[in-house]
Amino acid sequence: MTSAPSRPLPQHVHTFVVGAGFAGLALAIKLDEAGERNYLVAERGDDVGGTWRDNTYPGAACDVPSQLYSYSFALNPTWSRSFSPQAEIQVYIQRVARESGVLDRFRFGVEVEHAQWDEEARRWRIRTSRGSLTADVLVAATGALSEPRLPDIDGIDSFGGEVFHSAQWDHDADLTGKRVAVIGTGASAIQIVPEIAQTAAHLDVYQRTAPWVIPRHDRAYTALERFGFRHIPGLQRLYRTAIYWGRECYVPAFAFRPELALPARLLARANIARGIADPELRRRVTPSYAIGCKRILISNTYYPTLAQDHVDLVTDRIAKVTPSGIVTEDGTEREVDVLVVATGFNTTDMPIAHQVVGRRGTTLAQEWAEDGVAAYKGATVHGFPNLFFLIGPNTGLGHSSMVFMIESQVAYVIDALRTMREDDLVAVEPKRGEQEAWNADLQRRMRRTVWNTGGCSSWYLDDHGRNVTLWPRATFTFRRLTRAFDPGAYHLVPAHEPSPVPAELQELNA
Ligand code: N01
Repeated sequence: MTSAPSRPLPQHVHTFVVGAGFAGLALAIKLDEAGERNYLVAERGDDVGGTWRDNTYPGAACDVPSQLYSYSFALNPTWSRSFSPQAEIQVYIQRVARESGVLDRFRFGVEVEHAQWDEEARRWRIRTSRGSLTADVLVAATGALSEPRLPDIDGIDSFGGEVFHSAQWDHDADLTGKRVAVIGTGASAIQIVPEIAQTAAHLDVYQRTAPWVIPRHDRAYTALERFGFRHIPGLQRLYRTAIYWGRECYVPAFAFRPELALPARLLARANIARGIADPELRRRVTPSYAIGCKRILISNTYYPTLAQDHVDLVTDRIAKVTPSGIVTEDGTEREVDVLVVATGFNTTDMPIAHQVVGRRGTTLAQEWAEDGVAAYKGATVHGFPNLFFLIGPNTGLGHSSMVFMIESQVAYVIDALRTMREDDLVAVEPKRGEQEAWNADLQRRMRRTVWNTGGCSSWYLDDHGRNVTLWPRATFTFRRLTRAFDPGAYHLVPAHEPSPVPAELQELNA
């Protein structure tokens, strides 16, 4: 699948893309289509796919229907089910990569270590695990869910059995007949728990906060549907459109009228009642915050699994991990052979932000630590010329397909590159005022959302309680706002201009 990892990097490339997941691949394909063939995609893993390559845990599947969770320019008539399992999504991404003919521009096993903007040369100086190069434009397509977050639990390093994160599943570990513990009850855990309960002798599920879980309307497509997807023009687009608008109906409930989520809340409560008979266990799995505040999860099997005799839901806080088990704050020690850590990802502290150094000589992480995570249109950042994000700050979704957001951002980047080429610009950088206005508007809208008012803490919020991950409006609004690059919001530096630094920037540099 991969290109030869030993192929040397060029000394210079126009556009350097970091990450070969859904986003990096989409950009590569659209760069090719736009005739911008001087680019390179660096991927630290050994294949395309990003999170879908990495998350191979038992039960891994998408909770957005596949018809929508796929590229608009590469529909897949062979989806076997309405919600595809991970392996099928990964095969889809690999196939699109292969058939689009872009893989010769991908370098696998290349990890970006450092990228510094050179204001004089007006280009990025990039150091990777396989050598250095320069680039006119740097695109971070590293995703929000790529760095597993390990819990800071006393003694976890001393655990004597097997221990692994959900995103780094150890397929050599045989759970058959073992005592297994899963820490976490998020989207990953509720897919894992029903699967491993089938083979484990005993399973402890450590819940810190109960999730809201609604039924999963998953089914295999019929032969007739699959025939139709292949042969009836427009049928797949019709499915896709129906799913898109169905999902968009959630937006008002998330964005400004949480009470509209009552039907989802009733569905979730019915899901509990259907899956669990014991009133005490029902009580312990019922969340105390507004539905939607954390990601709404979907499963038909999670609650029935918790109700099984060999499965225990542990809601006492974990005090420490010992070499042979887990001790909760009430003093109980539960013996464990295998510990599965399903505690999520570093989302608000993007690792790439620590590696990128902008015009002022500081890393993005340092600037964000001071001013808070912020970008202009989720794509560009003041102080960091010619740096673009795909899935940047405030572009995540709680209700629909990230692929839709990725395609919106890709269109924005492609149009920015076209503008730079046609107008002979060597650097573009969002004006501070534009970025501040964009984020002030976002945060004003956030005040009414269920994520901020719903009474929960979640990975959507940073340490200061600011929601820097989600998009608080309709996805079609985001698409409209990112349809075309907006040069008026940017400092534009023409080629061959002796003093490229605008007055405002000179002041900042002083
Ligand atoms: O991670 P999470 P995830 N002690 O952060 C708990 C996407 N995704 O990997 O809620 C004990 O949601 C934590 O508890 P609390 C999707 O966007 C998509 O499951 O913080 N527990 C929580 O229960 C999702 O949102 C699919 O109190 C600790 C859990 O660990 C995102 O990935 C499938 C703890 C973490 O849940 C992340 O999901 C899977 C501690 N010290 C994932 N620290 C699709 O289907 C954390 N927890 C597309």
